[in-house]
Amino acid sequence: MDTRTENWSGTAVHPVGLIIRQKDPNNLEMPFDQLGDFITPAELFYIRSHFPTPELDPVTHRLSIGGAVQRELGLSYADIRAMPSRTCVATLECAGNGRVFLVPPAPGAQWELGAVGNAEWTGVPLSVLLESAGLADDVCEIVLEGADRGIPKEEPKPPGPISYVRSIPRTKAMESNVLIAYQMNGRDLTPDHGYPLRAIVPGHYGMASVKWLTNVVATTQPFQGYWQTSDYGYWDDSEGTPVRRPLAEMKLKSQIARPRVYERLEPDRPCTIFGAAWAGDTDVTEIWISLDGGVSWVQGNFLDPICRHAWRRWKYDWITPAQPGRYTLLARATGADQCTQPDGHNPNFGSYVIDHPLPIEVFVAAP
Ligand SMILES: Nc1nc2c(c(=O)[nH]1)N[C@H]1C(S)=C(S)[C@@H](COP(=O)(O)O)O[C@H]1N2
Ligand SMILES: [Mo]
Repeated sequence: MDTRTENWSGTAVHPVGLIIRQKDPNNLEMPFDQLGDFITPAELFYIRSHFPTPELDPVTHRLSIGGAVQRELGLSYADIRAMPSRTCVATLECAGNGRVFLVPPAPGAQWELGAVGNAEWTGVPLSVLLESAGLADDVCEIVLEGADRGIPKEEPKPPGPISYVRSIPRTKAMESNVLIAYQMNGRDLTPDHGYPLRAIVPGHYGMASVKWLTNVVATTQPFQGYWQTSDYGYWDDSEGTPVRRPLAEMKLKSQIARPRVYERLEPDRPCTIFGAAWAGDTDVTEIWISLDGGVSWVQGNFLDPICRHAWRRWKYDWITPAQPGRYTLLARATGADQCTQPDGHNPNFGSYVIDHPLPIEVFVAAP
């Protein structure tokens, strides 16, 4: 399905557009029923920003690599563009995607299904820069800082304005597909997606892929900043004691794109159920669909091959029931490690990690 058209400036635009969850700063989601190609067009890719989009000049923009390194580096945007590049496809999902499905309602942006997308990212592997800077032996994390600043909305608020900063473990930072990216789907990043430079951390929830990247700092202690502890954290269990940990890998998840919630379908007619499934640190190997609210399950077919960190679209050719009524559709993925999606939301994740099968209710009724 290609619904793109050319606008007056000759740039491909998607006529469908995004749904506003918050106007300022920009928080917009894709209408997930518009899922089409394997690659999500940039115009349809969700935008999740905590602070207003900074205006950065690529001529003066610099990226510094410092902290516990042998040689500090200061690179211009042009320096980075001149280095050998790498391209990879990765699905980014906001950790709060699907929050609107939580009962009782959870605070935060009321994302439906569209705070997820799959794009092709081009840039320089972070590992190349870290190798040329020379990491000290005892470095455990790499801290990524963006140019955007402000006061967060969620309590407890820090005493003054802060920037957006997240860390990733050293071993993750050294993976060859973790990029300092400057292109999305073969075009320069748009301002909302992090122009001129952003991190792409495939397999982690979107919060790790820091936009408007300015500083990379190697640390010998786990980073304890606001976005690592207060926000984007969860309660883990350490021998009976709840301990706070930062969110990291995306959980295995699948979503139904079509039919839509409360769509009316004609009885005894072919209807293709269509969606996508993804995972953080495993491959999605099976997709199961329920047409009766989870009582029984049938297997669907994948439209895309396995490609680590990229979603797989899937479909199931359904014949709608002859019996009119309300039907609840569910999708549940299985991973290569034999794990599957949980029955319900784990409250230890608070308003994040909504990875259980999300009910899509449809009506079968004669025209
Ligand atoms: N500098 C900066 N980077 C950021 C954010 C932000 O607010 N500031 N939001 C993060 C979150 S929560 C997500 S889900 C992704 C979203 O990336 P996108 O807006 O390109 O879809 O960016 C991440 N990187
Ligand atoms: Mo996010």
